[in-house]
Amino acid sequence: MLTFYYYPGTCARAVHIALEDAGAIYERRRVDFAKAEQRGADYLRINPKGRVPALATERGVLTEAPALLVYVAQTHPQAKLAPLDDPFAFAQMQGFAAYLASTVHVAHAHRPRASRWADEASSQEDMRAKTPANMRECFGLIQRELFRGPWAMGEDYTVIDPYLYTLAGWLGTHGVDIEEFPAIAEHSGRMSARDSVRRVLAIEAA
Ligand SMILES: N[C@@H](CCC(=O)N[C@@H](CS)C(=O)NCC(=O)O)C(=O)O
Repeated sequence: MLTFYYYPGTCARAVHIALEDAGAIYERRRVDFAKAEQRGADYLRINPKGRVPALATERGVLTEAPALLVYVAQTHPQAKLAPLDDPFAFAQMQGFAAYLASTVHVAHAHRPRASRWADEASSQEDMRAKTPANMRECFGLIQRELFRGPWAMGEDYTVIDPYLYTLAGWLGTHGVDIEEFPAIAEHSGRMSARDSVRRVLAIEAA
């Protein structure tokens, strides 16, 4: 049995949607950020990084959203959530995931988590002021170079779709209108209509 650790609105949403897309059998545990549970001793025993998502499996705990997404796709091949038989296409998908994790997510975090990078209030403010431009640059590049349509990787839905949808959902928190990126806005609209996404949003809101 899998146990999935998440908090609403975070990057864990991508994995949550993928688990639903896969028809996975799992338990979910909400790690309450409002109570700083992600930094509490109980959760740090599960994920010493103090972050979500985490996925406890029979072989141990997995962390890092891109790794979890691929794990879900590989352990549920019938759901066809990744090009499992095509090394080149699989690597392209990994490249997209790596960009979302290492560049887009980090650009975003400079606003809500500025204190990770600087102590001075003025330095933090300076970083926050830059996030709209950085997010615009990231999503401009995604729309121009990475996104294929109708799904992120082209004709076939993959685990990149919930990942892109989740991070695109953060644009508004930077005062960036998703409509500046019509292909990404259209993708988010199509994602919102999926049963898996509706289920996850309802669970998060409950
Ligand atoms: N590189 C990690 C990042 C995980 C991460 O930063 N998660 C955020 C939520 S989006 C978190 O748990 N933040 C809690 C905190 O900073 O206290 C991944 O891709 O899974």
